[in-house]
Amino acid sequence: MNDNTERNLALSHMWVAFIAFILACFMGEYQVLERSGFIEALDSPAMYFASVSTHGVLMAYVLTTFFIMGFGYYTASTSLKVPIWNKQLAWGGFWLALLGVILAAIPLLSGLASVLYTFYPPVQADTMFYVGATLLIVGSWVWCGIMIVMFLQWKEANPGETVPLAMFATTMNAMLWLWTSAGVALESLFLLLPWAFGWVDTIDVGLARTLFAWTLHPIVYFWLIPAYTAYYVFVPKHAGSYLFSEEAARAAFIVLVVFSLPIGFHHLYMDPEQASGWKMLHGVGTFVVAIPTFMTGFTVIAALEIAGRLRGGKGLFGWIGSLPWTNTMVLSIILSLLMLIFGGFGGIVNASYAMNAMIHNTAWVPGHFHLIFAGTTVIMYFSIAYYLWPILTKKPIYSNNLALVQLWTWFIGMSIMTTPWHVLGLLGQPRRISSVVYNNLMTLSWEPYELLMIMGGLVLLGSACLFIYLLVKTQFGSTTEVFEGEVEYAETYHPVKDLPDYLNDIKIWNKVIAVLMLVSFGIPILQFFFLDTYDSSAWGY
Ligand code: HAS
Ligand code: CU
Repeated sequence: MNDNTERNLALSHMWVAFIAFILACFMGEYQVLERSGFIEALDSPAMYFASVSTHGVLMAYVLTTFFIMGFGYYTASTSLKVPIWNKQLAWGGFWLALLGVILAAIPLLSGLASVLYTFYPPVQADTMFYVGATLLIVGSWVWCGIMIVMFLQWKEANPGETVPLAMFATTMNAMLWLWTSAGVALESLFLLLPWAFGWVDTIDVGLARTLFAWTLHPIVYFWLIPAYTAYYVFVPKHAGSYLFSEEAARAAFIVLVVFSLPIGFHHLYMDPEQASGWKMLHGVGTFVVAIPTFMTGFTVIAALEIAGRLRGGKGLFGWIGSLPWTNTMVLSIILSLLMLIFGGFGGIVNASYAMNAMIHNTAWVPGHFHLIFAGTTVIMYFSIAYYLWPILTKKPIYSNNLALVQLWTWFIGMSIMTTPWHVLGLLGQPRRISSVVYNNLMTLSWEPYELLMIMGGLVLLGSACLFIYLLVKTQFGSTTEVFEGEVEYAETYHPVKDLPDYLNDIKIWNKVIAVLMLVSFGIPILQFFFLDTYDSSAWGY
């Protein structure tokens, strides 16, 4: 197979992702500095909110979507061993999404879209921001379509055979994204755009938040699934082991996709527009969606234990020491799992209604999601890049040792930055504020933690720069050495026999999702058309 286009597609998408990432890292460091109030010259709420909005959009939407698309194209073609279906269309999707990013970036950087990454009305952005965000979503739908077509074509050409796990996970993620993005697309099309264009004067804030909640929870699993895919399909091979259970892996992806959709109201516990019964239903579902993460932890740690024992590790924990810690994929999953323990613990606190009242809208929440997204998830994006860059560019990685330093510093920096954030949340510090200095005793007690956060941020910034440096040096360095390796997927410990169709197909799960969405969002959305609600006009614009 001539896979030049596949490689270019993967590289182009991932470069957009990582350029967005590094720009956003610089903004992140500026934000902790500005917010702390330690340097008076930096003090500017307008600049702060422009920066934090751009940072959030770049990290949550650009880094993730482009990385997922690039990674997906590559896993699809290499796991199925077929070329990408309709390459022109794939490039079309890339350019459309990129155009969207550029259009959104203009108002973001000029301070005309300082609406944060959640863009909750009645805070209003310039129309171009909503148009840009919509184009990014439409571009990503092209990717979803291509993944689903390739999945179905392969199944038709190979009846009765098991779809490779990497492709199964990627297609489940594409399907998840189509369902997920529908919420924000409806919000954009019927509420935000007409309001931003001035065709209507007011907006129903409750309905907008309900539609955004539809998107806000499953989107985090859309980001997470590539990391879990690497856990299952790359890590065992790198550790010198086998995938512990293919069936458990598939079941985990299915539960993750199906149950992440009908539970978004855990973001609205403290909102007035939904009744408590609906919140409880979504709350119960939130606990269900933690199960596939436990299953994933169990399955991949089992694979690691097998690896450690095969390498001579003895005793209850002796296998941990004998793992190949100098392999970037193995090191990154260990660090990723460690961050998952605390990030996931925070998630369970958030999901518990009464405790949510304690931490909602405080610094705890950015602490939670930086640890579990920027930590657990993004550290796997790094090791996937370290693994794929030599394969994609045909040049060896510039320095494995520096890559290990980069992964360790990311872990250390993230721990130093997010621990104080959790504490600050418990000490009552609000999130989404540009200044934490009120000149009273409470804000004095915040100061040491602010200092730690700045230092954590600095370590992270250094680590991020090192990451980009390593990718650039690998791809554009002067080495004449040629790297010949190909991507390899883990083998299963117990070969799969007679896989039931529901573990090998997406159609049935679409139907299940449709029913669950109808039950969990039907009446909560419909009520807005029957009840007297209070619209709101734009805020401050
Ligand atoms: Fe979350 C808010 C609940 C997971 C991201 N979350 C957010 C926001 C983001 C986000 C971005 O219920 C902010 C949204 C905003 O701006 O308003 N979250 C959860 C729960 C989970 C969870 C229950 N979140 C994630 C993931 C994210 C993410 C994953 C990104 C990738 N989250 C919430 C709630 C809120 C929220 C509320 C709203 C808060 C509010 O009030 O605003 C769960 O899926 C987590 C399950 C995970 C576990 C951990 C299990 C641990 C394992 C590791 C074992 C490792 C070992 C070590 C033993 C329960 C499996 C082995 C070591 C070796 C050496 C081998
Ligand atoms: Cu959520």
